[in-house]
Amino acid sequence: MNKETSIQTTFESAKERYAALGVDVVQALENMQKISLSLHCWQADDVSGFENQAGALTGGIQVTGNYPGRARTIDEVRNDVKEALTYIPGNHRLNLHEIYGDFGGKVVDRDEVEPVHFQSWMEWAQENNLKLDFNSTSFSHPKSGDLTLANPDNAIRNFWIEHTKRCRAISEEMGKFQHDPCMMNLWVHDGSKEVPANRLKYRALLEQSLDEIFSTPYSNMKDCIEAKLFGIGLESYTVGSYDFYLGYGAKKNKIVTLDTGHFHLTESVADKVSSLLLFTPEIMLHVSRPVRWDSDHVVILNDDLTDLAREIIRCRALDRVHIGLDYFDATINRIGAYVIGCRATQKAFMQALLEPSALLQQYEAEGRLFERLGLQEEAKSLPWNAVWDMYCLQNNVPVGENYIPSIQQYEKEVTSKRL
Ligand code: RNT
Ligand code: ZN
Repeated sequence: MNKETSIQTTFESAKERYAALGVDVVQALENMQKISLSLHCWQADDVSGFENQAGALTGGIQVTGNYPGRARTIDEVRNDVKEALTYIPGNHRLNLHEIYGDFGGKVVDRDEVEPVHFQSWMEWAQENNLKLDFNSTSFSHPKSGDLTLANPDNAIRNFWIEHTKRCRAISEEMGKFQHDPCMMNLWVHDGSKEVPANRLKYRALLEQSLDEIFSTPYSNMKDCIEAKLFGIGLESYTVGSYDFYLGYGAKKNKIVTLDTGHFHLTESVADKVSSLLLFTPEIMLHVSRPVRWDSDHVVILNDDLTDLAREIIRCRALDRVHIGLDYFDATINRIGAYVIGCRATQKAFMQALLEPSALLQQYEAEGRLFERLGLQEEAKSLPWNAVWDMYCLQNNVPVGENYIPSIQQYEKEVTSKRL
């Protein structure tokens, strides 16, 4: 039996197994096809970007490792993303940071950036059937310091307000160009290493800055606001904490970004989904993997991830949840890092789409708690993998570990030659 036939055969028997539990695998495959991931451009080059002024990565985030082959130019980022996409089934998006603009060799400061600096990205994305998302960039800049949008110094605060307003205008142009809303994420690192004497002051400033930034209404972009727990060197206080942004988002109808690395390690991000869906318009995800801290490890298929995907599917919220990725590992092949993290995320959704949820919910409604727990346990080992293989086959991407040699080949021919 050749490989393709064996995938077909295994799929057929999985289909029957699932049908017995009331799960339609064909429907699950159709739904899977509609799930787009927003790939974070910054995995390709360790969050360096293409501003024409050298500067270190700041803002309390850190990339570790020096594996050879980092993308050094816009073309290299584009080629690497294209390469990664050949191993990731489905249609996807690319999430750009402002520092990845096409500045044509010029120094364009953050308060000068314009849509024209992203024209080539928009065209390239269109040629490659990708939609773009966007992020303002407040880190890695001489004016970053510990405080940007929450800075009591008006000159600095206004500089970052201007930057962020311009980023929204760029996002609007991207959304128009691609006939699909551009998700713009706003994350600022503002915080302090030591315990502040006045926590309220900076939060009030951040609120004022956001109000000013969001005062221009747009229809082709959507604003997302991302909280975090702490940054390196900013351990005692984060101005934009989860409470802050949850409150802001609920009151002012903004999308809250849940970065799965930005919570206490025993806190369940999955549990937040149903609450956010009730009180905020949509949800933006930054799928990441914290190891002991917000370490941005490559996403793998673990319980945190499957719980999250399951919650979204159980809430029937695929049309209200945007799935971005956010991790940066410089210790392994970076294209491999994209592929592993994206496929892990997709596998989590595949499993979630195949959950016998109608039966589980029926058990629950009837108070049959033994039956609910029993089926939840058995559902873990249902043959979801056979459906996933079929999904890869239908999308013409390598099945199983077959992407490994191809990425090795790209490394040999392309990335290893970048010295
Ligand atoms: C930082 C946030 C933020 C960044 C990117 C680069 O902790 O997660 O989303 O990772 O903007
Ligand atoms: Zn993030």
